[in-house]
Amino acid sequence: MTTPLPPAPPARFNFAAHLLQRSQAYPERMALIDDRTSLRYGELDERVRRCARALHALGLHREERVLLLMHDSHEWVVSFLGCLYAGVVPVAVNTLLSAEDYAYQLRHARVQAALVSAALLPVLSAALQGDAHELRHIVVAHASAPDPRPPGVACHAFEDWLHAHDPAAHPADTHADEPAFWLYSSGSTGRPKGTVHTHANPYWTAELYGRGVLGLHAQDLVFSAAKLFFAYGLGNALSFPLSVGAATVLMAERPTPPAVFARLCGATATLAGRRPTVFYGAPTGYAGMLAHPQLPAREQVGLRLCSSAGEALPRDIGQRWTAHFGVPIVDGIGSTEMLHIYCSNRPDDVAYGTSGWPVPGYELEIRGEDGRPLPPNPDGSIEIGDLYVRGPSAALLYWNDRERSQQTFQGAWTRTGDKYIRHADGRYVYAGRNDDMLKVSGIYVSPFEVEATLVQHPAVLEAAVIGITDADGLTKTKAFVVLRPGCSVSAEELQAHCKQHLAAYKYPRLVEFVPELPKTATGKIQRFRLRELEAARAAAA
Ligand code: 3UK
Repeated sequence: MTTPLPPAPPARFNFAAHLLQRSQAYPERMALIDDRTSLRYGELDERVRRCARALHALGLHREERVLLLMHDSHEWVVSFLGCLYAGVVPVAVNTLLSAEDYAYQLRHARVQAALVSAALLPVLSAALQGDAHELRHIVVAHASAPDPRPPGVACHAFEDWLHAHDPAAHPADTHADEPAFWLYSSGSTGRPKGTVHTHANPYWTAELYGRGVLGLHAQDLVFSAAKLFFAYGLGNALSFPLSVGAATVLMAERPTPPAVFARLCGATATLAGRRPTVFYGAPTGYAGMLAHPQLPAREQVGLRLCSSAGEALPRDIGQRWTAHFGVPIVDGIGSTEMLHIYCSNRPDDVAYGTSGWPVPGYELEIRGEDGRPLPPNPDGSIEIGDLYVRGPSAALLYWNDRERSQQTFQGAWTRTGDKYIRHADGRYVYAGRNDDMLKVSGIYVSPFEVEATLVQHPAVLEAAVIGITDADGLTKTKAFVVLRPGCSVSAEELQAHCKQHLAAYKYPRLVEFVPELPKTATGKIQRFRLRELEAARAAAA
């Protein structure tokens, strides 16, 4: 059952032009349905080309970076593809970060213009305090008049700006391997890494995974709880559906169970009864929906397929979902560095508790401590080791970070940072990360960053943060905190402190006050002892 791999894109290749060219055959077909409106493929084509011309009119040049800080909406898609069409490089960022995070990204990417949702203008303005940035223009979507206007930067209203310009006639003549867009990925220490992707990369993920594994087709209506600024969401809700002429549902708000249910049931004004056929989410989201009293009945939704990524999907959640809705959840592992999923279950062959097989087009190796692939046992299984992946959608590098680039992108191979084993039947099984990063609700959280924030609180002497496994088998952060003598503070106050000084989703879900932390003779905190303590407690419970 070897299906031939899709052809490589030509050397001169512009991913936005590629999508628009395909869609010329069906201008009337629905492309995007957001909270306010919907766009057909013909309208999307026109808007993307207007956006490209409007970006040039701002004085932006090829390869210059533009911050894309927007809630999921058709404007997000138009902006992203407009940048690619113009050869300008969008830096698509998480809408949940702090002003300090954005200030870093603005400087690091030398951002010249920002395309931003009105609701995010205050945090962007706060990031612009001081003049260490090069931002010249802000284009504000989702508001009639941009307000408040940061000083020293020209502001434009998205719709007016777009319609002041004719559609560009030609795409930028980009190379398939040139930088097309950036995504930021966090590490356990240090600043987030600007991960640079090419024009060819989203083509490969859409062909190899969207079409190849998920079998998406033009009749699908897809909906991703993971937002467009995540590599997972970008493939799910943009590259994949637009590559096959399908339609995609975009939602600005947080993917709470009721908000997701409303879309799955077609119960919003813009959906008007149309129900998604494919849903993508992270395990925590599936667990939250299954536990929710308003979980729709099987007949209320129109699903044929669900996808999960971001962290390992616990077997029980997959089984309960399938028992309820009669459709599988296809769990696969991907990363910001590889842009999307490279090892996955198959819609017609799901083994819960595993990440399935390599996606055709990708190769995997499980390597031992000497850096060499571990030899398979006689039955074909492979012991635990470090997972490496080789495939055509790997990022070029981390911007301005030679050291971490060389650690991760090792020639044709990319180091995933994950431990894996392989079963005798060839299926890969996740066995933890080999750095300290935690995946909470499918999103990276560095325990050190949370600890550093906790100790900034005047009542805190020291803190250690670990990941613990909840009743659903999912990771939650727990902080062990030692208070300064004579000081007192509540767990809620410390959580609020974290939400205020960090991206809010990084706050520790549990806080326990302890008289002291376990340490080595040299004073290093022994996080593994805390993990053992929690494991023992869980076993006793
Ligand atoms: C972990 C998983 C077990 C793993 C992502 C799909 O999550 C994505 O990208 P990130 O850069 O994180 C990558 C890391 O997350 N992980 C992701 N999926 C799974 N662990 N089972 C899984 N199914 O540690 C990996 O190295 O945030 C997921 C598509 C695109 C993505 N960027």
